[in-house]
Amino acid sequence: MTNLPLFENETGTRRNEPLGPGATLLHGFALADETALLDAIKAIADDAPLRNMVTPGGFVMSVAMTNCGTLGWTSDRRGYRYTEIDPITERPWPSMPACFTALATGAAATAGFESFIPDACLINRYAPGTRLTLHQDKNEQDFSQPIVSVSLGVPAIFLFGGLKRSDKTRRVPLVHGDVVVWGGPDRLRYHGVLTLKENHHPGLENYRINLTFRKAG
Ligand code: MD6
Ligand code: FE
Repeated sequence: MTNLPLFENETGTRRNEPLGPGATLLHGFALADETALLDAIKAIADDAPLRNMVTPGGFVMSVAMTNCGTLGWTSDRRGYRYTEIDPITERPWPSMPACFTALATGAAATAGFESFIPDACLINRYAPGTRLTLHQDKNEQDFSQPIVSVSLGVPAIFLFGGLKRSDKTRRVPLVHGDVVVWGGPDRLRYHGVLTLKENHHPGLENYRINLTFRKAG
């Protein structure tokens, strides 16, 4: 009996699923790099610790975050913004590992966005019971550049809405190794992550980690 690896179709290539005119789910695209990615994430979090940021409205975010790259996304009572310096360590964010850049550039190109070079990678860590409420990503300078989003660890349900907060949302299950690329007409769509269920992943215990790569500056 032949045993086709999960997520591969009859031609042996991984499935690329359109989610919109400018959005594609690349099933399993990050699987080949998982060990390098997980090692790099540990090294980054040793240098720039995962932390629960405060929103401008004064709420502590349930998702723990850190960054690598020239620019890092931060939030506090004064607002959301990108900074070159980690406000906790007061040093530059850890540099972007080569395996991160290669993955993001390769995923973007596969989805039709040539020469995407990220300068920022936000690392989100979800524990069971945490979620990310519906939001738009609009702190970047150039909305013509896509965002590349990598899911690792336990599965989650991604909510993909429209250009208005009140638009209907679609539930997109994301598993370890999935990569979503979105840009163009989908760049400013509302999105979020439903409350993470208790689950286990061999490399990440009960956590989900999401990497979002952007050209922020
Ligand atoms: C997450 N992702 O999947 C959160 N934003 O954990 C995001 O907020 C996100 O996946 C912009 C583009 C892609 C994303
Ligand atoms: Fe987002």
